[in-house]
Amino acid sequence: MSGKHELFQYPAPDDPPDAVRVLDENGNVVADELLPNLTDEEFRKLYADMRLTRRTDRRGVSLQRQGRSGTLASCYGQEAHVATAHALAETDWLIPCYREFGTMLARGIDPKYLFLHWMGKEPGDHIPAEYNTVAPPTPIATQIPHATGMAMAAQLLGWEDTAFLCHFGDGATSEGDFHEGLNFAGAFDTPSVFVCNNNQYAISVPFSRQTGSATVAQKAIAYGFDGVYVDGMDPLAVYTVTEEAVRRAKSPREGESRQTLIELLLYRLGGHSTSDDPTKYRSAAEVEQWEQKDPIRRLEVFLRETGRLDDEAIESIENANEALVDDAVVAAEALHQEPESMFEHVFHELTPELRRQADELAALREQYGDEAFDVGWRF
Ligand SMILES: Cc1ncc(C[n+]2csc(CCOP(=O)(O)OP(=O)(O)O)c2C)c(N)n1
Repeated sequence: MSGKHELFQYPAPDDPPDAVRVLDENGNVVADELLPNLTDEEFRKLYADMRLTRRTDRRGVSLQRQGRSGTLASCYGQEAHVATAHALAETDWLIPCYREFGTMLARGIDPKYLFLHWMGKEPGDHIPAEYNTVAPPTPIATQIPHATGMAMAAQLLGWEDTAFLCHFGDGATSEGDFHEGLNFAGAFDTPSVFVCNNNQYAISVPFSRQTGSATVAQKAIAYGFDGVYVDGMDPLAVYTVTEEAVRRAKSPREGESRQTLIELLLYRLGGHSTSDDPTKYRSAAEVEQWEQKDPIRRLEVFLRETGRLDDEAIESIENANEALVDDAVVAAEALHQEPESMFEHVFHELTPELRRQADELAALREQYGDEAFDVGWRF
């Protein structure tokens, strides 16, 4: 940074500000006034959903390693993002990216859908309509203009009380879609909450090569709304900030913007995907330092010390999560998928090129039989 901002009209920070934080790394409350107003049951549910997210994630990686599933983007270490879903009403919309699947679990979506998706089985992308959740994309940032468009459509339909929360990574902020989506949201005053999960790498590209600005959050000012920089390893800070952003999206007070850009400063403890070797671009010392900030442990200490959680409750959460994930794996593996299904549900009518490919596939099946297609996931 040049440090010459005084010459210009709009100051931008040279360094990131202090991130909003409720719990420190040892689970101590450092901002009483920001503690979420949740019941004991709601606090435990947040913890349970974060544990479910980690279990689902670990099982997904294990299945891939055994050749029983395709690649996936792990959110190991990023589980505090789950709190954003807890801050939504059921009627609000969630537009996650591939790494924020913990939000989907928190909304009650069966982990079976995630396993199906990672196994490349088409029904994994058919999230039942009652969850108001869009299936996550693989291209980065494409969901951002979709989320803004949905929010604008809701306004046109006269839905007064619905917020649209969209997740993406720091790498996505280099895509045109990010700028188009946020610019349109500010210009058309849509009820939008944008959440950037800044895990500090876009695959192997560090944040310092992603942008010249000190934070992603400060980019909000250019679109005419507010940005907030948050400790993304602190689930309670994530909850409090998101709840406020959702409230503003629905009914901003005088002087508040309807839209918010939330930057969660966090870290993925695993690889970018199961095909990635993060030791090539990160040091063991760096990873170890972030392991100390584990969001699940942080919340667990707080809940135990405030009498909201004990060994017995944790055991029952773990047993329930284990049964749910086990059943989901069985259901996902049992689902037989016809190869032709890859051509369904994209276009109302197949394009000539896709028609040609579908015909070729049918001819190959005819010629070689189904065993030729039963390659499993041997990579
Ligand atoms: C449009 C597009 N360009 C490139 C890629 C290849 N790609 C996959 S993940 C990734 C980096 C994403 O980083 P970030 O947005 O920070 O999200 P993260 O994976 O760290 O959660 C890239 C460039 C892609 N999926 N889509």
